[in-house]
Amino acid sequence: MTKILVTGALGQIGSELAEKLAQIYGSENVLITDIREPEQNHLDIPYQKLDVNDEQAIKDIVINNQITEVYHLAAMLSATAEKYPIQGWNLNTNSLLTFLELAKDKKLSKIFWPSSIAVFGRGAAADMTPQEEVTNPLSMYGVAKVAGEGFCEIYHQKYGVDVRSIRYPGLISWKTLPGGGTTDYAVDIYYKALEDKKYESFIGEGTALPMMYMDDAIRATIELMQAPKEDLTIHTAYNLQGITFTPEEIAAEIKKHISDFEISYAPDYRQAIADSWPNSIDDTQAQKDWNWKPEFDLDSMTVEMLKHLKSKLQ
Ligand code: NAD
Ligand code: AKB
Repeated sequence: MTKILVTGALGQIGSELAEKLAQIYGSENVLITDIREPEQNHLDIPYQKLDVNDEQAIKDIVINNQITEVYHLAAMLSATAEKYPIQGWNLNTNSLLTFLELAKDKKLSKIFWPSSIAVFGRGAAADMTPQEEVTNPLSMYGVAKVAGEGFCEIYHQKYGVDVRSIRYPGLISWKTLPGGGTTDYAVDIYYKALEDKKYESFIGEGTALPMMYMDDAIRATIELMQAPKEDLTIHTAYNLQGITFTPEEIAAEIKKHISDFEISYAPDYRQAIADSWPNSIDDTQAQKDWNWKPEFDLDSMTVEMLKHLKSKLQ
């Protein structure tokens, strides 16, 4: 019997992933948790408050609810972690170790923990960054993700823990706002295009970043978690490519729908983080191991984003 715990479930990914998991496994078999209280739990999935900095609280919730699988999404994203590096490091690493220890002690059978394109930095190929590439991140967030990948590989190899991970690109969605990342500009731009017909981008012209529409990211996560264990060859985190674009390219796409939309540029501290990240990612290994294939491109994602946000903002 699968019993799933989702941490950070009220965030950008969790709010959509929890809904999908409830559809697959039944709402009664999913427990959503976050440090915040939900405004409204329209999903009808059981909720409990959980601060993942509290090691004992994690252990209690797993044991008391006979949890078998965890999707550990609670984290501090890159832009916020740059401002609060110590808190970011502690949150982004310690709680993962607590879950890995529980799995080592056979209290959990499977863990999903997301890594990020932020693991790459100095010395990594910027275009089509390979799966096995140097990881010298230049952000505190990236440093914590590299450490997390290392924990996953060690717990897999030494203790046989089934922990699976993806290096998500910047995720673009309309249901829940992103929570303090460098790639958030590519969500903000759609809101501002509809509300003000203009957007001042904190990421500069010419900065290409790997991005992905949320529907593809959720599908990737489920596909990876449902893949046969013996097919998986990567035990750090899988590279995943979706869509690569610059601010002017996404602006041009929006202009096809909102002809008087204008973009301007005022890069801030997040530009240095973006400059250290790849432009695009080579995900050949994910294609080989679990048949990964994205469905959305910039064109179809823009149509979806504008359609859904238009009705949401009405
Ligand atoms: P988010 O910021 O939208 O959500 C994180 C959630 O964690 C929030 O609801 C927050 O309230 C909660 N949280 C914060 N501190 C907590 C604590 N101490 N205890 C419990 N909950 C706490 O983030 P997200 O975009 O949903 O990201 C989820 C994971 O995916 C993170 O590990 C992130 O690094 C990774 N990721 C996200 C993206 C992206 O573009 N969204 C890209 C790459 C990787
Ligand atoms: C961020 O910008 O911090 C995230 C990520 C790519 O990890 N969206």
